[in-house]
Amino acid sequence: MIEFSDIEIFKNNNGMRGMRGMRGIWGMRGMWAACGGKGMRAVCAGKGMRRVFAALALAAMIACCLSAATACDSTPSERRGASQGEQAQAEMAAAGSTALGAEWSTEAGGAAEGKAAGSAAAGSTAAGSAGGAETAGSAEPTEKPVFLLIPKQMSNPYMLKMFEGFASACAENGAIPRYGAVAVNTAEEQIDLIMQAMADGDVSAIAVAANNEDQLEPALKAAMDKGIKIISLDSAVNKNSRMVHIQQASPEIIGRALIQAAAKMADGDAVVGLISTTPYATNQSLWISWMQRELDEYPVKYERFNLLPVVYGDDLPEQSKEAALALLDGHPDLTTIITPSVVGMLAVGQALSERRSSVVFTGLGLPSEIAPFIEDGSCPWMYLWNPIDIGYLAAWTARALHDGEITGVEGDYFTAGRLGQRVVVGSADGGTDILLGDPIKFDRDNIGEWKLVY
Ligand code: RAM
Repeated sequence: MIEFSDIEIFKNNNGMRGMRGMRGIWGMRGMWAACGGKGMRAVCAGKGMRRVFAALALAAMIACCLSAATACDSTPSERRGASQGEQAQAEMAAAGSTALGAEWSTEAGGAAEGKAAGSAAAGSTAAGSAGGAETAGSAEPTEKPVFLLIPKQMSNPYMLKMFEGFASACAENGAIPRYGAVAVNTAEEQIDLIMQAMADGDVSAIAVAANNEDQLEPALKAAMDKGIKIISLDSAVNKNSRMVHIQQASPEIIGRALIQAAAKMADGDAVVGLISTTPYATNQSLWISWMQRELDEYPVKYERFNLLPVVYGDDLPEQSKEAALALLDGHPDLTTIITPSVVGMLAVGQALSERRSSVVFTGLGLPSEIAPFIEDGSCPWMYLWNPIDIGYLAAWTARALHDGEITGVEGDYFTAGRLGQRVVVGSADGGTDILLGDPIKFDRDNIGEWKLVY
């Protein structure tokens, strides 16, 4: 289990300035701008207050983690929850909990063949952490490699869950975990951290959840040239910018399942709002493209399904809530909201509840946060996988890359701790992936148990 006193928060100390001699700060900025920085700047324009709030949240978080022994001991229930969670997780896996594979369908109206066996739930079995600081079995204590996780945004609860798994795998495989201080969901801050890691010279591997598929490329390529192993997780960087991507679940299954769920929930005329994160997030963009394909491929089935234009909550609580309220105000006939974001889900649940709205919602949420809405029926069901396992798998992948056991090419395989053997497969974008499993469906029948897990 993660001990917050062990977290190393990794901040940018203007490492880019330190890189001047090598590539030059303005050179990197120029490359970033050439890769589409203009678009990102446009998104950031007019968000001054958001930046201030994000900075305050970041400062609070860093303060918490730096005074870990005291401040983080003030959340013992959270930590007890995690251990209770591991136990419940193992029980769920043993009981063969519902994975989505059995339910989603590529056929209009029909359920596909069951694929529940070997699901993410089963893959999530917590077998306990080795917990040792040194690599087991080594006669000579070797220097520990540093593995850095760069989140989309550091206070996002989904990213924190990923880091929890990342740190627990590092405890097992003898690495030092660090968590990147990203205050705003932009590529720019992530680039700064990558440059800082290169300037510091002690980071062996970086796992990044991309805020933009292409903009990180120059920085990540420079890092790979220096021998740093690069993994993307949750939200992919393009194939040139990574050695391998940790894929949570099939993007096709996720996208189709959310449209199918919204159609079933409306059971007739559906007017559906879609609240995404940012327009540049690789994962949400991919899922939305599969949602659109589901609608386009089955026009008859969806002839009474009106998907409204996508709106963005920036993966931030307030903006997501504002987006939900604007949908309610702008569309009195709204029946359903889909949000493929953990942050969006909680915000939508709160907005609907405050308005006492009869609109229902679904998407990708944390069971621990969405349980009350599943229990009261405003979210009839939703999906997710285990974010702790995503981080855990990434840190074991980093170890295998660091040790030279794999290089990230198709056909590579290695043992990822309690998740067992994992194989590197070809990805739709021409790069490679390591797949966690199928998404899990959460409804009234199982939410009581899953809310204790994550
Ligand atoms: C959000 C993040 C993340 C996504 C989850 C479901 O918090 O955007 O990328 O995978 O939700």
